Amino acid sequence: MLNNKNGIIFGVANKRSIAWATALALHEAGAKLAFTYQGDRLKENVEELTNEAMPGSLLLSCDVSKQDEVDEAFRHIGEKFGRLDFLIHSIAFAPREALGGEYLNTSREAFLTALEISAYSLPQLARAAAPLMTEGGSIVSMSYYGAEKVVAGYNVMGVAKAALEASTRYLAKDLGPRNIRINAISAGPIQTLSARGVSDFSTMLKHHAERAPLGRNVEPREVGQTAVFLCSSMSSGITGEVIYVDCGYNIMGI
Ligand code: NAP
Ligand code: 1JT
Repeated sequence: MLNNKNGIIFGVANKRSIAWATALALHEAGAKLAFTYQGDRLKENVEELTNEAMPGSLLLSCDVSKQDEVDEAFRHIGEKFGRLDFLIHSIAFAPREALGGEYLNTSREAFLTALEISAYSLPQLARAAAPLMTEGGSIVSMSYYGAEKVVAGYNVMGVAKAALEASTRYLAKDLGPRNIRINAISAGPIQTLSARGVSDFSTMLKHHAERAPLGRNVEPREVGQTAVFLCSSMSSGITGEVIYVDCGYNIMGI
């Protein structure tokens, strides 16, 4: 489905990352992939994963809070790939103390950091990618239900995801004339590095599975397969959307 397509994936930290499940699905669909990692600490992880599953993948260092690293990563991509067809944004960060307790107490610093890394990075990366998407393209980011409804403790990340989803709509308008589509996947809760250390995450997983129409939690692979669909021409009429991959959790009332 994605033969002869080139893509770049932001946000692989380890094998549990949603970005890694997405990479495996995109690779299976025939895409050629590049990966970015944040700093040397994560380089080894990504190297180990890609060496085994897709040797020869292009690996680039990129912390989105550093514009020169973003510029350098896309310069490299332009050199090595020429054309870019899709970009996966699977990045989020907020200081730990901001997840939990009351949103009321969010510090200016935590707010700005969470919004910068988790939301501003979308227009930032879209702007850098667009010139390489010469035959149209697809951009996919990862959101969560806390963007639209209150999830106790998700706090400033919910506000950042609301900005990410709104950015998806505004960017869809700007990029549409170049046939670049941009959509967000709103994934159900998944036990990843980000989720680790979030108190009561297992309670949340249990609650989610019980309440969701499918009676279970979403598999990372299912998020990956939806990304394949959004990167392929099968979704050519879809842009600016938030697609729920949450076993139906979000549709429930009482
Ligand atoms: P993850 O494996 O921890 O992935 C988060 C990634 O963001 C990591 O690779 C992390 O790198 C990267 N990142 C953080 N700050 C960065 C920066 N300044 N520059 C570049 N990369 C940076 O966790 P995940 O659950 O797969 O999260 C991926 C996405 O899915 C996030 O947007 C998250 O909000 C979303 N999501 C997760 C869930 C869930 O329940 N897990 C549900 C819905 C949506 P470092 O490790 O170096 O910080
Ligand atoms: C970050 C973290 C982004 C955890 C995240 C995230 N996106 C989803 N999760 C999982 C999650 C889900 C719920 C929750 C808390 C975390 C950790 C810090 C970096 C950014 O509720 C309290 C529902």
